[in-house]
Amino acid sequence: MSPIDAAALKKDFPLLEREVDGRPLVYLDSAATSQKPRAVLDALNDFYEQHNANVHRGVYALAEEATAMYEAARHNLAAFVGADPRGLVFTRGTTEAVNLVAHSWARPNLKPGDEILLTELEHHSNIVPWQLAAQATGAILRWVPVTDDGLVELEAMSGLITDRTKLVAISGMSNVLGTIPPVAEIATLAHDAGALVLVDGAQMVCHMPVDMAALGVDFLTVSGHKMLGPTGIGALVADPEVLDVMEPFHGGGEMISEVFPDRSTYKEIPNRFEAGTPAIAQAVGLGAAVDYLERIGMEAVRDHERELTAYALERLPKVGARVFGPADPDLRGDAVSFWLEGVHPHDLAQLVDREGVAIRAGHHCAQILMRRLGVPATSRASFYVYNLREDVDALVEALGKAKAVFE
Ligand code: C6P
Repeated sequence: MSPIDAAALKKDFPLLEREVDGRPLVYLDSAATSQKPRAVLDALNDFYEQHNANVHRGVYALAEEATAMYEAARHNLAAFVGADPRGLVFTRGTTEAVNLVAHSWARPNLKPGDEILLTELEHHSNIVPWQLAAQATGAILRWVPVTDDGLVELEAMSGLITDRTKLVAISGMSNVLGTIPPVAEIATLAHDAGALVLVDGAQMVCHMPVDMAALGVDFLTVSGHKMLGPTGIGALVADPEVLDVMEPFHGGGEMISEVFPDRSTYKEIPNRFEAGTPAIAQAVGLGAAVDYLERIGMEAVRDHERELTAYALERLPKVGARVFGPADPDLRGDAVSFWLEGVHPHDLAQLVDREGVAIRAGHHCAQILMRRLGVPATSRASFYVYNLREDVDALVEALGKAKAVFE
């Protein structure tokens, strides 16, 4: 039994009331982006209607209100992930957060022969920035394999972690297979070897309780739009001691202390890493999303999605779908990738769309993983707090119809 009343929660999401070609929308693509509750839409509106001003600059009342709201959102998100707000830098999302670390930590710190450890299930956002940093520094990327059912091979990982390893960068939850690697255990292995740990939290922070201090990781990334917040906002959450000695990322207004013709001095963290006018309304909207999720409780979110995922894992094979990833719902999150024999995932996504069912098809920005799975693409359904068992039933029914078209 799910601990949350998803049918009641669903009513908070105006978009989920709409129809597609006369059929109720069944939204199963929250791993790409989540829908937004009225509370977040209201927070955005309220900010623009009542409080809009630039932050950290003006001394008039409105500017102080905007600054206080922006900083309150920082504290809110930091508390949500068990972190110190001094280490929380607002970014556009996970992609920008990883690039920040690759630019400001990796480039100045890595030498030829140093190693960055990644796993085969990483999203391109947690691969390409490291490739660029490795090309610039002479560092080497090493790859931890995944098993046939999508688990990270821990024994192989501990063999690959040596004194040459400077960073372990790993997804906290796979966007393709849902795999939840044992991050705390991996962080201990990495730290014992003197390496830092970055967790790509794009899919993790939205779907399960996260306590950065308990996980013991140095960097955690957040994508606000996947956790009911607006697009264009997320965060790099870092150990303040590590962040404090990192070089600036973007240069510009409000990250400086003093500017001279030949050099500048910089502000304290986290402002040193927030050059220019930040995404203020979006940060406030993300704060409202955090409040909304906290009212539900992240344990309850996780339990609800585990239950839905278990139901999908049970039902999908009955319609002939081969499901990828861990069979045990305790080891995985809500993203369920599958392959229906004889139908290309793109065709399948279009056919189920005719029934109002929105799923994603493609390589999901994880081409290394696609090669490991031996497929060019998968179909993927992903769930959130507003999804019901009926949504899985609608998917299964739509898949049955799609199969019939091809048979
Ligand atoms: N995955 C998906 O459909 P941004 O776009 O910066 O907020 O997040 C990038 C990203 C990084 N890591 C993981 C594990 C992700 O899932 C994503 C985004 C979307 O799976 C779009 S490709």
